[in-house]
Amino acid sequence: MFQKILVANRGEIAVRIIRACKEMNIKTVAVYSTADEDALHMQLADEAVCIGPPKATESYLNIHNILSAAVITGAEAIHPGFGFLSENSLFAAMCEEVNITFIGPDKRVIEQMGNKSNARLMMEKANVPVIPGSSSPITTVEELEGIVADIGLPVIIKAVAGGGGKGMRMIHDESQLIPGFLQAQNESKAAFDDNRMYVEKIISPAKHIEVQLLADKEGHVIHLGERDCSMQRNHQKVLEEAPSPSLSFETRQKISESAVKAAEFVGYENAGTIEFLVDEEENFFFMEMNTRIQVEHPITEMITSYDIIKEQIRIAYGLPLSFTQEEIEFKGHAIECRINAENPQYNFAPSPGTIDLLNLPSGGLGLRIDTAMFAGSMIPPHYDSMIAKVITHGKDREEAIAKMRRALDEMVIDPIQTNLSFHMDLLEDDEFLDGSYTTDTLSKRFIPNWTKLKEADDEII
Ligand code: MV4
Repeated sequence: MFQKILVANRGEIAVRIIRACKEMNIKTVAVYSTADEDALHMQLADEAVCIGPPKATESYLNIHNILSAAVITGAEAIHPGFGFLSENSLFAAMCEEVNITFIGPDKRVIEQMGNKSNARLMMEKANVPVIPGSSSPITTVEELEGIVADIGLPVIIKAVAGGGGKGMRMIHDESQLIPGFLQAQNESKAAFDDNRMYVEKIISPAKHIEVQLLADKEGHVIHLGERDCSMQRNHQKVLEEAPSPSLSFETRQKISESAVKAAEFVGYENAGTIEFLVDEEENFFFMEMNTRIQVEHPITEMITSYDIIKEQIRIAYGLPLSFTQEEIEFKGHAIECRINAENPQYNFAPSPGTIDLLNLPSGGLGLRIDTAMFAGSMIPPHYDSMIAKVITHGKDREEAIAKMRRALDEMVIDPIQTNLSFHMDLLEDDEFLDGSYTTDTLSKRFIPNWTKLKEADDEII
């Protein structure tokens, strides 16, 4: 096994990876920016190397500094976590150049799936259902009009280099087609220096369902079931659950089989996720492949009892999967609430600062909290506002929800603002409770109503 791994990330995911390494008897190297000098990840690791100033582009995205830290400390592998360099094929290639194992898929697969139009094409070839739309990237209004003449409105315009919502526009009427396209294209040029776009028919209302995969170097691919990630705000997930409360047994089987087929077709290796949109008739369509570990991986761990990070490390080392598809037992139901340092009453404005008072309700069966927070710790303004993941696991969905309410009710994070009370209210929502919620629920109904209610409360006080 590897003797030493460098963790190229920060916050709760860096802590999560360091813990897995410790349990596997692997030494760890943390990297940190000057905004993270007292951060938990750098304190828990065996060694820590400062890689630059607070700005991510100069530290956590600084390939040269991170590789230098790995070479100097003698790390044999790098775990990139999520975000930052996790889906950067150039970074994966440069790790290879200096003889360091990138814990993730091959650089070519990262590149192939990172090109979202190419990913669609490959899935079509693999016989995985894709959303009706363009079959190659487009850059001009003329090409766009050709496709829309074919498939009709409404359509969604997405950036080939995008993913997660950047450079994306929904077009419902003709008059918006050209301006919407040009806006999306400009956004893509600015964010990714890439003007290639693609077009899809809009699937709405829909469920966002993703399937967790693991694949070893010998070509074994298994799935660990699906997660329902339909609760999103501005393309940031807010609450996730596994299994999805609304899929039939047949759809669950078919969607998992499709995901495995997709990974086999592209020669996938390590942990990955296939995202699907599922319409009201339970037709499902490939949307994107994520070639990294994801924030919400713990809910899958809770219902399968497999440690996905440890599996990633074993696979990267060259070990075969230690279990087969048939050996996986799915048990009970798990929910994750993402706790963010933000004020939901002021349009979710970030609320960084020092945590003076902290009570983590981590006690009792079926409760897990992944965080890098401690009393006295600082939430820097430079990075993501997600500060903790509260994960509950119950024998069924009702029990998982009851545990989540109990946990959030006990939780105290002061004096920074958080979305705790927002989550408490969401856990009482009818569409959440009956499991019928879709990708529209938060933005179209729940948040507007919640905001109005809070404003009314404020006026009374
Ligand atoms: C879509 C879609 C409907 N139809 N594509 C959002 C993020 C990015 N990964 C793609 N997204 C969507 N793509 C087609 N063809 C709706 C969304 C979408 C969405 C997806 C999942 C969860 C919440 C969402 C909120 C708005 C739009």
